[in-house]
Amino acid sequence: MNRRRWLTGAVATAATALLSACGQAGTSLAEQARRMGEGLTRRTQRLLIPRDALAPTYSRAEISPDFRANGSTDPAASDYLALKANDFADYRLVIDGLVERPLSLSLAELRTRPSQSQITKHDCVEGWTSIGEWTGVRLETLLNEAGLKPEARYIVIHCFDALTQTEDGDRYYESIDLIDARHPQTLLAWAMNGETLPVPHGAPLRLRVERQLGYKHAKYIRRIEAVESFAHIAGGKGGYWEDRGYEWYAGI
Ligand SMILES: Nc1nc2c(c(=O)[nH]1)N[C@H]1C(S)=C(S)[C@@H](COP(=O)(O)O)O[C@H]1N2
Ligand SMILES: [Mo]
Repeated sequence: MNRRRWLTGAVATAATALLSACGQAGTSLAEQARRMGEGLTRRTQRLLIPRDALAPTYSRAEISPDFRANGSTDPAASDYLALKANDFADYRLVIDGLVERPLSLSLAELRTRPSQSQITKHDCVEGWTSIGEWTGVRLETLLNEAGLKPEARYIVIHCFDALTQTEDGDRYYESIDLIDARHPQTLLAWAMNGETLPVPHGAPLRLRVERQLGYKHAKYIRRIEAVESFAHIAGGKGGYWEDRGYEWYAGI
């Protein structure tokens, strides 16, 4: 109750401050308040919505005809190029770290696991959204198969691509906690809009973590590692963009 009262007060204060700061001639107060509400909703709902709530889903008719590709769209790392040249037949998803039974699975093996499809809205921090259908295996299914050790607290997703194009330099990576890893919509997707996942969107395998912003949805997955802490990985902030100042928890 206290937290809610505090939030209501904080939201009202922020709204008033913003209304006066952003007031524009010709824009009604009601319209300004509505626009403000959108921004405030985004910032406050992560505190109010339960972590296990589902992201909204959409109908086939709402799928974006031109889902944008962003960040890396054509990785240049030699290990990735070698796998791509053979249509990812030699690809293995490695799941290791703090697990009882490390896994190494081909795409064909991944496809024998129970799969799931969902049509969701992707929300990039740059301000655009696209709706797409994703098909894959729940991350939780594979984590159960590997058996997380009790010390495991985060799941780190290591990717093939380096945005700087220097191969051994900073490859993309991301991390999520076990609440998101076990969330019913968190998928390792191998298909998009009913077709094999295209290279610009992360072939052969990408993460969908639907309650968070776009940069958490790691494409070009190379390895999944269960860890107790990510402080020792790359810049120590839990992700490529996090190491460059983005928030680790990017809830939407
Ligand atoms: N490996 C990897 N994953 C990534 C990125 C990237 O550059 N490399 N960009 C992120 C960002 S900022 C967004 S918005 C989405 C874009 O996914 P899309 O290309 O399918 O739209 O991928 C995310 N995952
Ligand atoms: Mo993004």
